[in-house]
Amino acid sequence: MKPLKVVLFKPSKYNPDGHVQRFWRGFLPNATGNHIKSMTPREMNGRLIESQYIDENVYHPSEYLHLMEGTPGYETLVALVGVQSHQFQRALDLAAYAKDRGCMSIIGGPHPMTCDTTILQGHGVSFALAEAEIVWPAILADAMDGELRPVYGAAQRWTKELDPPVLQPPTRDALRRYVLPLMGVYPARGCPFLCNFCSVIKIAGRRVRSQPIATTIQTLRAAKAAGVKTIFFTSDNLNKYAEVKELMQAMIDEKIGLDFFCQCDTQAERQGDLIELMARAGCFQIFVGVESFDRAALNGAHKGQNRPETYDQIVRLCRDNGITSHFSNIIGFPNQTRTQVLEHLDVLRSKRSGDAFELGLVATRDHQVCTRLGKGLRDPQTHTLAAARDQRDLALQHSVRHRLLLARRAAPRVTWLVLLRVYGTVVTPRPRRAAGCRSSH
Ligand code: B12
Ligand code: SF4
Repeated sequence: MKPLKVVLFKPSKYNPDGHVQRFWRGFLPNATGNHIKSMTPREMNGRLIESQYIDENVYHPSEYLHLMEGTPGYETLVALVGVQSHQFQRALDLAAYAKDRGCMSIIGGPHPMTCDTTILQGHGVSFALAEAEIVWPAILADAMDGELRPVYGAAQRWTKELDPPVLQPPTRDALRRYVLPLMGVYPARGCPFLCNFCSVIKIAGRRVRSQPIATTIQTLRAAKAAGVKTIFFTSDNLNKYAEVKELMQAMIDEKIGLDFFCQCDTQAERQGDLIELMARAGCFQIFVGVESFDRAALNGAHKGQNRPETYDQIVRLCRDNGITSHFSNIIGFPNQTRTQVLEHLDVLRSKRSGDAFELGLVATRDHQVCTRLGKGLRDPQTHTLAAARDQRDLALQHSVRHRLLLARRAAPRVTWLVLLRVYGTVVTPRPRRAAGCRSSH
């Protein structure tokens, strides 16, 4: 009856030269490891469980490789968590490494949830095809017995009702490894839309499901007590969460006092009262998936819910409430011409900012079309028109100038300029904060 050691591991990825990508400091912590660690009890069926979480992006191999060699007197489970497609090869190598050394290993997250892993199944490494809320207890129970099944969650990907536990805040040591020492919280998940380029609906479904508000509030209280200052609500469209106003009001009533940023869809343009409430609850930035200023491109991408004529209103609403709007753009939609790409960049320039990133996700409708046409994806994450690539360079040059300008104007916001580099954006100059809002960065 050995105790169980659980090593939750967020893999990095291989650079094109074959080296593992590593950073002396990460930008922001991943939410998944902490989420699943919080779901791991300290004891199960009378046996002890020890768990720890490692993010390979910011840990040195000398800090973790020994954990994958098992510990005498323990069963060891190595769980590769939150594995995205560009991290999948690295996850497989780490899982095989751990398995060869006597551990049990399993891979879960967006890639195995959305892509076919059949060919890899039954060779020693297990796969989780469902949310941890459905399969994690069974995985832990099997690991205690010393053997995992090849696949978990093939029958059902999502729980009907979400009731995850209160999250344990990350340790100070873990947070010190990131530029933005924040904590990810996932109050609701799922998205009603059907954008061709996005895999969210295959990961979380089209029905928006949410956890009890009390759970979110307790998580926020615990985070605050542990010294966390900033929260990232990782829900894809927080404004589509039916109880978002109740959550914001509860944060205000409880004087949670944590700054947060979140993601909303462009229909937030009609939710001025919500944006005002969000600002009072601590929101300082909203990420909006605007993607394009061209109606035809949006329709082609099945993102017809975005209406470019409303974007300025979103900026105004945010600005009036002391919130920065952070707009994502996609350049290089499958049917976009060079002229249209140039027009898009002109609009960005006219808005005095710009940065561009390339994105092409596997298991999305765009990916299926590319594959059918034999175009494939050169890189699992990107499929970019040559024109777009040229123009991205242009846009990046422009954005460097833009960043310098912003940096001169607002030195304390330098952190946020780093964020812009990580996730392509159009950002409006940071407004003066509305009365009653706290300033944090
Ligand atoms: C927050 C977020 C970010 C943040 C933080 C990323 C990070 N490192 O944590 C930022 C903004 C930095 C970011 C960047 C990127 N992201 Co991102 N991101 C998200 C987002 C919105 C939420 C992820 C999250 O934290 N969820 C909360 C946690 C608790 O849930 P979860 O990870 O899904 O885990 C659950 C299940 O998956 C499962 N599970 C996960 N692991 C395991 C393991 C086991 C063993 C088990 C049993 C279950 C299990 O159970 C968990 C609990 O229910 C998702 C969209 C989404 N809704 O999933 C996109 C998403 C994950 N991102 C995506 C992409 C592509 C990227 C970028 C590559 C974009 C780019 N081109 O730069 C970068 C990559 C950065 C990196 N190195 O990780 C894609 C991945 C698609 C894919 N198939 O790989 C997604 C799905 C978005 C999309 N539109 O499709 N991202
Ligand atoms: S891009 Fe945004 S709105 Fe579209 S399906 Fe994905 S999460 Fe939903």
